[in-house]
Amino acid sequence: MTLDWDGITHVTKVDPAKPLPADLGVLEGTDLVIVGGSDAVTETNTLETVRAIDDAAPELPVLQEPYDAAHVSVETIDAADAIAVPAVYNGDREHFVGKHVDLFTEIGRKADAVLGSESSADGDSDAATAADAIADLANKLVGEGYVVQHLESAAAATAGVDERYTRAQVAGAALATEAFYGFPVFYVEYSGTYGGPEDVVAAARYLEETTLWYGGGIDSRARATEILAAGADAVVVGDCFHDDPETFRETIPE
Ligand code: 1GP
Repeated sequence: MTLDWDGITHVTKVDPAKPLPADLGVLEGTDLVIVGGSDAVTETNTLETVRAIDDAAPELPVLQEPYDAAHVSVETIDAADAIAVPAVYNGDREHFVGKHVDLFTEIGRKADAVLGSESSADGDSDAATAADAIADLANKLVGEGYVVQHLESAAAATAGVDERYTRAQVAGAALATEAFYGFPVFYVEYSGTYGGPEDVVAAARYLEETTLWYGGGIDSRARATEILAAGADAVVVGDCFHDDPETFRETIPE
């Protein structure tokens, strides 16, 4: 599936360590699902969640957003439409560089393991197949430029964030995402609290190609509308999906 970032205005963030709502029909109208979280996430609960969503809504793109290379397997890569990898500008070095190298190291290992189990008698074609397999896996990885702005969140603790960015820095991170790193997504993350539209306004000034997502405390139509009006391409809704599916529905733009 080729992802059409332009058509996405509502994203649902599903935590695989939390129970899913009984009726996944509530996802009707959301444009994309991200499966990921910061506590008690495993490869197994990620895979179960990706598959449950795919069964309930086969047309809906599903991204795995791992925080550890151990949560990515040949099966999750196969089950998800893409693997979204956060690069946290205001986090520690591990969350901007270290984990990325770990992940690509794992991708190489896993491609080799897959090839080992399907080994052919021909040495030359083995090398070509290894390169193809690694390219296939690596092509499913999508970078997300992140700023984590709620310091009391699990996301901030996990990513080693101890300082919020100023609006000027948020704007700078957005510009770096588009003009330097070339990631398709810039994500203003207020996980667990509503941060308001100001950071979105700051980031939106510099973005033309990169899609701008805001997540955190979206629990009403009014908040979703305010963030989209401020220049976000999409709102990301997490807690509300698990806690109050009826209210979640209201966050989906008509
Ligand atoms: C979390 O940005 C998402 O990664 C959504 O935040 O859980 O506060 O909706 P909430």
